[in-house]
Amino acid sequence: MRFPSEPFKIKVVEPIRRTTREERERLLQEAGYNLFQVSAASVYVDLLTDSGTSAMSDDQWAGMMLGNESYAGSKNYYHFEEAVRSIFGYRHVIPTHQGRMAENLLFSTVVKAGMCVPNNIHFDTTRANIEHQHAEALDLVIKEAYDPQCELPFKGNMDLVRLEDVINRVGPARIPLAMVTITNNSAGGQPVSMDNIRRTRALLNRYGIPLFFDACRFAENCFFIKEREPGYTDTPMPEIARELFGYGDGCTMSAKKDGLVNIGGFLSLNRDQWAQDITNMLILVEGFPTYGGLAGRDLEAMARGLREVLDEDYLRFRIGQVRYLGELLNNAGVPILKPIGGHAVYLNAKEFVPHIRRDEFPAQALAVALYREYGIRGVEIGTVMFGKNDTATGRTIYPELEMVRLAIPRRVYTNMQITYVAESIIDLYRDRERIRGLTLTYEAPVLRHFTARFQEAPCATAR
Ligand code: P70
Repeated sequence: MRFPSEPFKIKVVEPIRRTTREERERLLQEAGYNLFQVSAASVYVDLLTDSGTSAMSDDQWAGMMLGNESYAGSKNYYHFEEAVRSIFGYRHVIPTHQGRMAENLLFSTVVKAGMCVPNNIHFDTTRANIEHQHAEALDLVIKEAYDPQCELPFKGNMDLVRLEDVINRVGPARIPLAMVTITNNSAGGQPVSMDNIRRTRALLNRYGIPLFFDACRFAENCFFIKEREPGYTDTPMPEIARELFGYGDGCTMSAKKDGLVNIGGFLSLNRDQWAQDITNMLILVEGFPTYGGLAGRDLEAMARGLREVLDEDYLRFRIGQVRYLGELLNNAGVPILKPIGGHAVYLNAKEFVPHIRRDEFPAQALAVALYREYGIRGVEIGTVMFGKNDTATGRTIYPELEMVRLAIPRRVYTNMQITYVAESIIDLYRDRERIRGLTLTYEAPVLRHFTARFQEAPCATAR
């Protein structure tokens, strides 16, 4: 089957409510046309993020009841440690409440002012945590990653020529580690090939630079390797993961993605000295090393989720469901980023609403229209999130991509709901000329997308 049906049946349901267009119009006005400010109860299909939004399995819920809430040495920590070691293979396992805390602990320990950390593309929290240390976060993905039309099987790959140039330019002493984000969220959930990881490792070895993974969506990346990379068709998923992580020295993880939990993360690594320093910091800011800001039951759910996520039937359905949405849209001529990624479909706003000028936030306008007309919430990944004001000229520096991301929560929506999303977007595309641009009325100095407020520009056709 090209699009496998759900490999689970539903045991618990959460009702979702349809609102009227009038209600949504009012809610949008109150929210300043910012979808982060709309209450989730007024959203019909919520594709804001795949992070922390998974449905847990009965086995995970059963595990929650076996939570042991001792301050030190909970058995759930040992289950979790064993699961992480068996999948990722690193010696030290440090739990955190979510991914960005793992990043913060790692970078505050090993990154010093004036250093730099290369990555394929840093997610915004990794970038922010590196910059917080007055260091530089460099994006060195292959250039094709920025072309929404270019179809490559591993569009998240690191550009090894640029990586070597950077090492030679800044010197290995100023690069405490390099990272690879699997899958590459910021440019479409695109995977990195095993071959590219192997070569990245070989290159870094020549300069003695450690390699860490941002492993949030590791299982999805491993599934793409199995599907697309020669030599892996018959390799079991856990073996693919072991080989991949074997090329690294450690990883940061937001288990809110491929840990199939609603909260949780970790840091896992081999270096004893780094682990010791990080653990000392963990105790200061997060909690004792056998719970790291989580309850025992959360650790148990994470231990079980990490094993479940490597199940091939699950992954085939998961990647298939995202692809199903993407292909329905693509076949109807809706402009999307290609190839279709692991966790989300990205609408290309530059082509969807070409009549909206860049300074009127085309992707934000598209996301707002999708909510207003159909109650579907995506997230803008474009000028609102990544645009910068050049203080010297007063001009806006626009990011390359202007997208609306439709992130699919894991095991949450049925294929019929996904069909509803596709049909809604296809309808909206037919009516696209009616979508109006936005003007910014408030922005915070950092991470403005969460709290920015907008007004609607006059009707495009009336200009
Ligand atoms: C997402 C969320 C989180 C993330 C990530 C990668 C590759 C680290 C983290 C941080 C964030 C988000 C974006 C828009 C709306 C809501 C949420 N990604 N590395 O959806 O992990 O959140 O656990 O601290 O993608 O992509 P954490």
